Amino acid sequence: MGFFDNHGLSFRQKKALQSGLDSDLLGIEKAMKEAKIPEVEKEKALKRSVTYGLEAAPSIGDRTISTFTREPRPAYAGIPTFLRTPFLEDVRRVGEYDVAFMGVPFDIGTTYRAGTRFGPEAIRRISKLYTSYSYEKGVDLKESLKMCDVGDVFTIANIEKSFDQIFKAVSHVFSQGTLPVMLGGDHAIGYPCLRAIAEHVDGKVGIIHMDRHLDLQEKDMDERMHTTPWFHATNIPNAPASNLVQVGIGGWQVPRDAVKNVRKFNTTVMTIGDIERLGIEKVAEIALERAWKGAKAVYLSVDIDSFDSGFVPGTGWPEPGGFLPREGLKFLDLVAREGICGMEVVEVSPPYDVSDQTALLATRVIADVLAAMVDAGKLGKKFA
Ligand SMILES: [Mn+2]
Repeated sequence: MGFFDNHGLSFRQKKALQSGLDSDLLGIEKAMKEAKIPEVEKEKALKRSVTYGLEAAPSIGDRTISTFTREPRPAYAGIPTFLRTPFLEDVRRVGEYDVAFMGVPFDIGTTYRAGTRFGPEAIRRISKLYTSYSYEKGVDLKESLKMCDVGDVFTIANIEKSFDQIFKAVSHVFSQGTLPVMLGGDHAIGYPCLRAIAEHVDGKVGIIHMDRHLDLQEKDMDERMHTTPWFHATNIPNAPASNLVQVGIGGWQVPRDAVKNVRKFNTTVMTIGDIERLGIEKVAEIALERAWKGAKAVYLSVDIDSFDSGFVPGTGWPEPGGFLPREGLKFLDLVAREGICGMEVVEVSPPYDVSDQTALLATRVIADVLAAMVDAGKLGKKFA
């Protein structure tokens, strides 16, 4: 007993009490912050589930469990909407929500591997793993935001007609004051998405674009493929190329025709080398400065292939040496804190994915961006 008293217990207790180390740990700070987050929506969901899904069998001790799964439990059950948000059948009511998730199942703009038409489905399915709470962000999305899943855009086997459908869908959501979040889909959708938003913004729209590729050609194989969105988007009068910031570009898949347009249009390009040289904070600062210069709003386009190909096997043009996940997520946190007017995550191709890794990272990108915006007070006004 003497040894224990003198060394074991007292050593740990004294160290913990004297050093004040715990107060310096984010891990402890965030645990304290959790106490301040309400659980009102969670309580409501539990009550609803027992009402609509019936009380559980008598042998089940936990009486918050229902007979039919209704609230987001267990993770392996239930109909997958994105982050288990309610499916909004009547999209005319989208204005009642802060955020609307929208699938864009489209892959006819791809120039190598296809499969991104199954991107929204895969992202929704793996998003069932997530609770609405992030320890590190100290945010519970469902307690702070009214979110819904409006389902998929009805895309057509024709690029230009699909652009018209996507344009109309995004335009509808954005015009109702709701943040549109697009689950792609190949990167060709960037053009109609941006066009839809630019139409409703009274001023300039900047673009922050994470990618290994420039996507700046006018045409590819005679069509407006996924290699072309920013050529056309920056032709929109209030979305000038001077406010296009492209981050993570590099490797051996960037066509020289696109590079010529960097010089011609004067876009801002930052490579992984710039990130190594300047650090992610400085790169985010430059991105924000250029994208927001004289702009009313900034759109965020995340190509999942901007991450190192080792982390994203399920994509059409994988390229080694891109963002590491932590680095990319840090960049997204920093830019999202200034607020965005809409976002897309594109190029998730489930047929090439391994263990849903690529779809999971896409889910993480979206959840983190929303949490950063909530934390920074940039989103979440529609809650009563
Ligand atoms: Mn790309």
